[in-house]
Amino acid sequence: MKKILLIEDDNYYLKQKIKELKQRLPYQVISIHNKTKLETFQNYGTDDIFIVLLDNFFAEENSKPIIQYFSSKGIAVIVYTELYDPILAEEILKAGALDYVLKKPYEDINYTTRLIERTYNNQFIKALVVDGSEPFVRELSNYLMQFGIKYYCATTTDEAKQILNTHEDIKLLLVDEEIQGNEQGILLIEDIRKNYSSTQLVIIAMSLHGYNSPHSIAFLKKGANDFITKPFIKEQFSLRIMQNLETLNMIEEKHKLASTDFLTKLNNRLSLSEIAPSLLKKAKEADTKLAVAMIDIDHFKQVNDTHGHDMGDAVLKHLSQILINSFRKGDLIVRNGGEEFCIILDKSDIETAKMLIDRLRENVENNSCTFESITLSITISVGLFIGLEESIEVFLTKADTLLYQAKEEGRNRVICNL
Ligand code: GH3
Ligand code: MG
Ligand code: MG
Repeated sequence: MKKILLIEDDNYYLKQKIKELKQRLPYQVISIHNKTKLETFQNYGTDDIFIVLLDNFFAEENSKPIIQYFSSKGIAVIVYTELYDPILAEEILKAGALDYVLKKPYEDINYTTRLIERTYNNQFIKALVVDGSEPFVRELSNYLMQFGIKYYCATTTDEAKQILNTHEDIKLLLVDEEIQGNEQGILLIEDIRKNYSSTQLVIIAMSLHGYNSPHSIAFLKKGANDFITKPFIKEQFSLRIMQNLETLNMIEEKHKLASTDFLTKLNNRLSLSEIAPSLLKKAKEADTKLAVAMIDIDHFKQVNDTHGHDMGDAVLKHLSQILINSFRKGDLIVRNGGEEFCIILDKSDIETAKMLIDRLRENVENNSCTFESITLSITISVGLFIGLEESIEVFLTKADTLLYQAKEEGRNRVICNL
């Protein structure tokens, strides 16, 4: 489990905030007195520590080596002090701290908790830095590492596009205006935006030209989410990264909510229309067939009528769990609505598809559902269409016709076109 190292005197508000945040983020807090010497930390090790919160009170002479020690290990160090001292702030940042905040005001504690949350969530984010100049990349990489972000580096536009294509987890792109001595940054952004929307990938452009220059405006017009003037200070950088990634996360969460079925937590119809076309595209490119199964629970109305709606809901959840257990991660499982589900099998040959769907039907029949001391067995009918059609809609219509046939022929069966 990830750990927060709290090196502190006693800050009630901060501790309270960390406790609140812990309900959402699974981390452990290690609290150590701020008079502790560096050797103790060196013996302790840095495993799983993702952030160090250092209370600078009374311990100024002690802080610097601690900041240097943790930041050199790529761990974010946030230093908080009682009063703002610009000289001290500069020294602390120079020593490698990610940020310098005040203890007292409520806003600063809030800001600290934002930094904690961001640094924690950054472990799930990868970045791509596109720039030709070695020392700048090194400096940038250092910031990213401290902020918990893993990154790739590209020195040409082609390399950048290739890395982006092969790593779906890249969510942040930092593009310098100059790539290999030419002003190719804007062109690269324009090109990348053809395939990645600003709600899928955050692009931050960097340039030696100032905010009011035509360059910054051109970057934003071509689709950069934000723009930073070089050289920049660390706080400027981390704030912009934080704000942009927070927005991206918020959009992702809302989108997840909108594309998830509330009862079963499976994908809903919206995700079918969003994800299925890419599976079809892949099948077309590989010149393989795609298997689409339309599934409907038999006599489900009777379950509701006899045992009540809650039992019906329990049956829907029970079937969903069987579906999740029966298919691989790349397969698309959708609750279409009511008691109708749809599966699109990713990269599966005809025989495997038939075998998987037959086994699913058997599993449903043989695994009863228990809810509030009532145990029920259910069955499903399935229409399985395997082929290569123009659009997903055609697949769904054909699978639906086969499902209808399965119902007509007596239910609890799979009808396949092949
Ligand atoms: P068939 O074998 O021909 O498919 O018959 P059926 O009874 O399964 O089909 P029918 O379309 O007549 O009934 C579907 C029922 O599913 C009617 C509807 O009330 C119920 N239903 C739809 N959504 C939900 C839900 O979210 N929860 C519960 N409990 N019932 C639902
Ligand atoms: Mg039904
Ligand atoms: Mg139905």
